[in-house]
Amino acid sequence: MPEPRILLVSNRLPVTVKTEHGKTKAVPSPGGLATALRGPHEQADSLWIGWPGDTSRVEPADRPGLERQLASLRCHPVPLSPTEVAHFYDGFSNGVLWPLYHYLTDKVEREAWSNWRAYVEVNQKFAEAIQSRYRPGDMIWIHDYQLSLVPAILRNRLPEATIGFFLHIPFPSSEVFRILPWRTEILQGMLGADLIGFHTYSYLHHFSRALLHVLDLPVADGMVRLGHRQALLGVFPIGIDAPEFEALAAEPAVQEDARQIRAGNGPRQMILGVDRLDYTKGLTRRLMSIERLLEREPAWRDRFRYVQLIVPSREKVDAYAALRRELDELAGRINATWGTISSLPVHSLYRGVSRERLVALYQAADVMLVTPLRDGMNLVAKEFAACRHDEGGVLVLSEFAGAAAELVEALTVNPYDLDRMALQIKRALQMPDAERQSRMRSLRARVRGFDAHLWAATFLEALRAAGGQRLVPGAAPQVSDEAELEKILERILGFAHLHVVLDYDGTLVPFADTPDLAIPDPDLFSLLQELAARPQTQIHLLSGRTRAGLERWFGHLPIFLHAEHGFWSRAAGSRDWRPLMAGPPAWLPRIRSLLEKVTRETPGSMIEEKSNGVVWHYRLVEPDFGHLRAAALLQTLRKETAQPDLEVLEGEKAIEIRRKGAHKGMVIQRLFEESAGAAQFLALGDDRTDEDMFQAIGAHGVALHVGPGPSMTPYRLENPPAARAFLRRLLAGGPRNVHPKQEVSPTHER
Ligand code: ADQ
Repeated sequence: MPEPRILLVSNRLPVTVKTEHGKTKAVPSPGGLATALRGPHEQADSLWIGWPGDTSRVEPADRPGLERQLASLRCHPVPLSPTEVAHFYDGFSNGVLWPLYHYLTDKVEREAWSNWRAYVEVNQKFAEAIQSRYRPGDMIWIHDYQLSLVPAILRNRLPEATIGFFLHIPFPSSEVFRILPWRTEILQGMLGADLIGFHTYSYLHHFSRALLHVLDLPVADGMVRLGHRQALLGVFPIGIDAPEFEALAAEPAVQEDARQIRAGNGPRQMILGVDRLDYTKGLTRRLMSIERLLEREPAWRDRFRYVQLIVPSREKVDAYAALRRELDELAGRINATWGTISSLPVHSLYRGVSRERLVALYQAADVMLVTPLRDGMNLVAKEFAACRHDEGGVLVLSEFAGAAAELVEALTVNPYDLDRMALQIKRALQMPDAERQSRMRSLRARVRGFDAHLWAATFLEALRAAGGQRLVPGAAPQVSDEAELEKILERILGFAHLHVVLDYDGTLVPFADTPDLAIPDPDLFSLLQELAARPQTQIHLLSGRTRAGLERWFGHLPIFLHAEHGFWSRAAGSRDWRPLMAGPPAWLPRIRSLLEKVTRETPGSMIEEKSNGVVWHYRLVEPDFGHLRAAALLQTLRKETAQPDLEVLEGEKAIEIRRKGAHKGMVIQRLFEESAGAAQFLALGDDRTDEDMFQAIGAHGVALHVGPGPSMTPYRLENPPAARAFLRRLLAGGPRNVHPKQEVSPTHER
């Protein structure tokens, strides 16, 4: 019996047939979907079913050759007549669903009933084509808004088939979606699938609200009950073929092309835009923000050039032809006003370029503008990051692109706010190299971590599971005072051997969006340096961060460093890190893979690796979703806490799983023993992990809690600036020289 396969189904095949001057050829299809699925299709045992483009002008003699070519690419064509293309594709898919799902309701075609009929018929045609190639055991994966009725049509015909559906564009707020006269049919069509996937949690959330509002169907635990069967909903942010882009970016010819593009720009920075010609991509507003920047900063006319590459698409839809005229007029106006004899600020090129040229442009750009009004994901943003081996270039990204939920180190803009967008472009052009690199390094790690192959594999794994639990089992599964401060300072000033033990994040610096962005500032360096120079005083930085991280930022200072909550320690001036215990815990690989799965399913979250444990951060995840995922993860981890050497800590938007007993209190204990009981401590910390050191200090010093959370110590410093002000008072020698008031307040009852 033949092996089961994956049937990929999309409106377009990955190649489009073109007939010019009587000659027929198959060229790669444009657009994000074809680009993203091409790699997984090449590596999997799959058959791709879709429209091959206009084949009506193919000469009879060329047909067998074309069929052979498609078969060799494992493509099964679904031919569509020109009338079907006009009504189903241009009329309904791109004239009604596309603008509505992107919140551009004024672009929705008014007279669409005949188009709707064609939409139904073509969806049936696709279902028939799938059925004709289906073999029991195959998994069917249907893509995008053009085919939303196919899952239900197929479910009727193939009740046992495993069917998945993925929406590549946004699913709008239910208030916008319910404008659609055919809302019921579309929702019911999608619900024929066992698994329905979206790029972001917010699209899934809107879809859930639409099910409730339109069909009165509640979603519980990401699951919808449909009589005796159920459908699962999931978040699967699409990635790019990162290895392919990285390889292209490493090619000497591509790098030489990038060098020549840069040389052609002279001293000017290059701002780049790469888009399909589409009113959702925010091209007009992008040009207007460039004009706004020039109006505010006329001197900048010689400092940059903006190159916009636009690949034509959907040329038969009126709104697209009108857009091109509008863009031409605007670019002409800007160039006429701001151009000089030798330079023009705006260069628009209406053409698709080769992969190699595209990568060279990504590499040559100083600033990449990806500012759609709405975008399901946006792959250009990811491609740009993948191509930047040099860790240069700034990504300016619309907050209305699905990619913004993941690419959190980009400079975000609201494309409707032209003034702020102009300011962000200026900020990008002026960004210091260190910040560019730090942001790009993180962006690259995200793009590499979740590429198109992993995306497809993750969806298919979830689809297989969803197919296995299609039928509902028996029961439905449901889901401070000044006087006190003076006393403290007096006490500390009396300590003969003072050990100042300081936590970093949340204590000395406020929390940043990601750990890499919580960079120490010159004022902190000089404070630590001055504290270390104080007689009879040792300064210890005791953080949850890794050795490399602490070494990179604080290695040059004469202070003691303790990484991973004190599991690793290093004396002032030494490079010799010593561990508290030997070997990584046995459970580490299993817990790591559990967290990797959770991270894959939670866009914006990330894993921090430690030699002694692992941390899952969800600060940048959409809040509701982050809490849901964190609660589910804690539930799963409860089973693990029976192990004697494992403990789970709930941090600030982070869950840490670490080896039990390797905590900050151990460092205090060791320092006390090493000093033969002479050491006295001043400890500052902000979170649960600092409580261990507070407890260990006991009567041997003073513990101060920084920030709003609960603590065992009765003293609280309001925030990192107050913590630094307190340390400066200590340096100044006493409370008499000090002015700020009320930084210390008794902590609240726990
Ligand atoms: P698209 O709307 O097509 O995709 P996008 O994700 O940006 O948008 O993909 C465009 C693709 O075309 C990229 O791979 C890019 O490299 C390529 N491209 C654009 N201009 C080009 C040019 N001038 N020359 C050569 N290549 C060019 C839809 C959704 C998106 C979603 C994808 C995938 O609208 O939101 O990210 O599907 O799910």
